[in-house]
Amino acid sequence: MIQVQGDGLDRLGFPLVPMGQIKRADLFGIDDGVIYGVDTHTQILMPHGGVAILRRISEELSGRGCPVRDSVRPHEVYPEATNEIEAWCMHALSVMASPLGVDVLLDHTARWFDMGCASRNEANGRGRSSVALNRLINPPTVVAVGRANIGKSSLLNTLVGQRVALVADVVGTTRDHVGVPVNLGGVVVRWIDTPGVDERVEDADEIEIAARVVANADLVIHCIDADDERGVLDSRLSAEIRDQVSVVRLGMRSDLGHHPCGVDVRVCTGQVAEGVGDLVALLRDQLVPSDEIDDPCPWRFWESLAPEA
Ligand SMILES: Nc1nc2c(ncn2[C@@H]2O[C@H](COP(=O)(O)OP(=O)(O)OP(=O)(O)O)[C@@H](O)[C@H]2O)c(=O)[nH]1
Ligand SMILES: [Mg+2]
Repeated sequence: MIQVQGDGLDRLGFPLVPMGQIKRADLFGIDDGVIYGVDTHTQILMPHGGVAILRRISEELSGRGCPVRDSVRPHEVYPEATNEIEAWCMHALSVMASPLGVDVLLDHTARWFDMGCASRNEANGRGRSSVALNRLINPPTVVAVGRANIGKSSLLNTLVGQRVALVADVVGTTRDHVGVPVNLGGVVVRWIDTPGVDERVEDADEIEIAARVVANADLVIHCIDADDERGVLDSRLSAEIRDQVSVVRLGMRSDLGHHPCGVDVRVCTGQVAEGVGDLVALLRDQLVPSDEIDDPCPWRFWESLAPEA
């Protein structure tokens, strides 16, 4: 969302939306969206598109002399909130990607109240930052990599419960990466299915695609087939994995053998699926560790929304 001054928008020909109401609008031909009237001073633009669209509309507004606020001020957007922390909670709920995050957020807001904190100033220095909470709000990227034709795309289809990736008994079926939202036991991730890569693959495009997504991953799943003696990830991909990124070794097609090289968890996605629940639990705990959720110290959850605010 983009927060702007009401009179600035009015000068550009957008009639002021009354307080608490919403109107559809064509946003400079860049996107359709709605305008929410906070009051006569503040209006909120909500286009359909993502970050790139928000940036273009912000540039257009600024270029036409309508100043845009760098960051949303939740206590202005949610005047019904009883204090600043509750307003940040409402804002966080409006952008929360993961079902698990909703309960966590409400619980942490209550914890701040129990500590007697009503504003971020009072809360500063008393809570903790959290990578895990950020991952609940903004889906982390999970990348499945490994040799061709070992069931990577079949696994994605099983997790989602429908056919979102191409599966075939032909090496190199997946030709481009597919980013799909997947709910891993309450934690929503952006799952990227890559084309199979091993030392026999010399196609520069395929290597480049897989290397690029691995370099930006929050978690890498190294998929290893049942008869793979070595279970080593192609060096052109392993070189791209950042130091702090977790790597899960996943044994594929467990119905075909026992993974002699050692793996963390094994799955079969055949007619009788096996191990998928264990995989989901492992991935969820790697991304959002349960001891982080159980820790009674409250999260400064506004930092995940507007670090600079
Ligand atoms: N036995 C068995 N076969 C499987 C399993 N999962 C997938 N397959 C089969 O393995 C073959 C390859 O499956 P895909 O999911 O396309 O494999 P992939 O790793 O995505 O292949 P690429 O995209 O070419 O890298 C297909 O014939 C699937 O039916 C499994 O758990 N057990
Ligand atoms: Mg595939």
